[in-house]
Amino acid sequence: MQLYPKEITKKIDDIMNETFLKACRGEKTNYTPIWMMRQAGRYLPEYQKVRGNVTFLELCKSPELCVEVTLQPIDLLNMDAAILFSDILILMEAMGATLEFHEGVGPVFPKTFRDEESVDRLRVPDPDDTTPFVMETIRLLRKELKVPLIGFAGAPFTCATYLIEGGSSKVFWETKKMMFTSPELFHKLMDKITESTILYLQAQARAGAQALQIFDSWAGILAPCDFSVFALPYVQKIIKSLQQFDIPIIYFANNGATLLDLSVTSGADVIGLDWRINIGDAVKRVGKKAVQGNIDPFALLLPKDALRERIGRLLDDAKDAHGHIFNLGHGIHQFTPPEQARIAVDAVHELSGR
Ligand code: 1CP
Repeated sequence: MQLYPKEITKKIDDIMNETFLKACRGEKTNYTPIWMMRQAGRYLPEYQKVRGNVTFLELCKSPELCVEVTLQPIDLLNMDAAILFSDILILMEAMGATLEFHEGVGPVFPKTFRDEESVDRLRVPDPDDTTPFVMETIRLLRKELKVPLIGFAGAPFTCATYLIEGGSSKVFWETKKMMFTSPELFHKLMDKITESTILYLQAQARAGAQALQIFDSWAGILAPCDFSVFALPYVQKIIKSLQQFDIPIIYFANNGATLLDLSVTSGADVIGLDWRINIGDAVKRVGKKAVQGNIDPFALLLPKDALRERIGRLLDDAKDAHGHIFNLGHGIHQFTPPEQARIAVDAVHELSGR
């Protein structure tokens, strides 16, 4: 329902752009809002410049610098939402895991969590004590931003893979070995991550996050029957614990087309979609939930006209959605030219009716 004439809502949106939040709630908007997963990061020379002086972990723990890099894609590329600059693994460090980032490799946990003793050593931390820099970044950002701020955490399953494998993985041997040979230990680890994530996301909401996204980057390696037992119940528990804040929750299960019907039962208000599914088909399956997605991040490399045409088709495919937030199907690749991201943002705004 349109409460005010279009010209007036546009004026309000120019002062405080709430288009993203409206789309999350399934309300009518003047155009389709867009943001991009990993929009603050290595593809931006402005980010590289900040990163040139500090390590990644130092950056994550410096609220002023986090604010600076969070704002970069808003100012440069005109995104309709900001995502807190941090990393899903910051919480694992707060739980007591030793976290390192190795140049050209990614995250490394030198001590893995594969037995009872190591899992028992993990704590359920008070987020205001162990990650005050995250809450401070949120408070500072809310003073600066004219678009909504998204807070986030990793889903317990995705976080568990890093702790068990000791970093990124391709086959997830150790994770699946634990699931199938020591399910009780696996559930114990998941319980601890879940309890920590609940406190962490609640603290982010109290600090001022206006929406929360749960990143399940590795959910797609699971069979639906295993996803139902080893991953989904923990996401449901987290989302239930956040209902009191009355802010939209986005659940993104990467490579999750085969898990879509299950993901819809997560309790999330918005279902994030990767690019492997047609968004129109997904809209038919999610009921009265908003969808977020889902152009292939590499499609940003298309020549301008072809990119605009593809975006137009995607917007059209999603026209029956109860709220559509345009996004990539996964994070923006580090070698993407920022000008191409800008073409996409402008195309979404123009073609959807701005
Ligand atoms: O060298 C650098 O500067 C570090 C690169 C980098 C950045 C920019 C990492 C290391 N993390 C981040 C920021 C980040 N990570 C954000 C905030 C920025 C934004 O979205 O704009 C967010 C939301 C994340 C979340 C994250 N970290 C996820 C979930 C999303 C996804 O991409 O699937 C995951 C899996 C991680 C782990 C991680 N952090 C960094 C790396 C290299 C990895 C490993 C990814 C892998 O295992 O493949």
